[in-house]
Amino acid sequence: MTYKKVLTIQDISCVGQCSLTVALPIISAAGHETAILPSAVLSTHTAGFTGYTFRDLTDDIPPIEAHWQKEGISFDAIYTGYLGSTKQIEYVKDILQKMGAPGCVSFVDPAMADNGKLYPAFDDGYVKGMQTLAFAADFILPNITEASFLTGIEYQERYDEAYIKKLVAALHERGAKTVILTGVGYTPDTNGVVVSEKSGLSYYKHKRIPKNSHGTGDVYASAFVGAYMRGKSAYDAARIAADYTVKTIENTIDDASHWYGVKFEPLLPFYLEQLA
Ligand code: PXL
Repeated sequence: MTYKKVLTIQDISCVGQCSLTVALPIISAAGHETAILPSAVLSTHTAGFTGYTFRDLTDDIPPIEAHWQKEGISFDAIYTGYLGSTKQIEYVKDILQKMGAPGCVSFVDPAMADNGKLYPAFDDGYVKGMQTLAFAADFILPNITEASFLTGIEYQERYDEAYIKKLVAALHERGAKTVILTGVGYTPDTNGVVVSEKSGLSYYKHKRIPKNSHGTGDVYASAFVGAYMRGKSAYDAARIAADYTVKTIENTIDDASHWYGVKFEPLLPFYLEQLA
């Protein structure tokens, strides 16, 4: 089995089952060494909790990178998610350019918006910065809202295949390489993922669970990175990540007290079976 060194850059939400508390266990379970660079530390995530603390770690990033360079450290993959500031995006771009081992694969989850709206911490400047990061990556994993912010195409809650194709084409025109567009469903009880590579576009359809779950974008992206770095094709990694994410939602849906995330941990054995 290949053993890769994956760096993931995103926040630590101490409580809330998103970002690093999801990426680290999932990518490690996939069998990879997982290094982390926390973009910020929050007491909880920002979707539903109020009064959370926020410690921006932007100024720590250049000295961390400098130390890694001095130690001769490099990574086989770099996966970025929720970042701490617009200025930090420039530092993260530098890491993408300089810290990759030969053949390094970069994955950018723009992690800035959902359901037509930016997350509370972000503004237009952040979106502009994220465009330059996303379009420099080998893979981007936006949802429809994020794709609309990245392209400037108006967000539509109701859409058809033509709208999705227009979004994906606009992402490529602006420089995106492989696009993994999540949360694309054409019927009331289905959802799915569009995989758009140089070789063409494919679609993996799966069941829609009628509940807005938090943190599932991070579960999905982490499972995708873990699977792709295990040698799966982009389509197979997209399918495996989707099947796993659906199961984590199903495992949580009946527990109203667990509104802030999904119980992804008990399903890790299922994820690993798909990677075999
Ligand atoms: O899951 C994305 C995410 C990550 N980190 C923080 C968030 C969110 C979404 O709201 O608030 C802090």
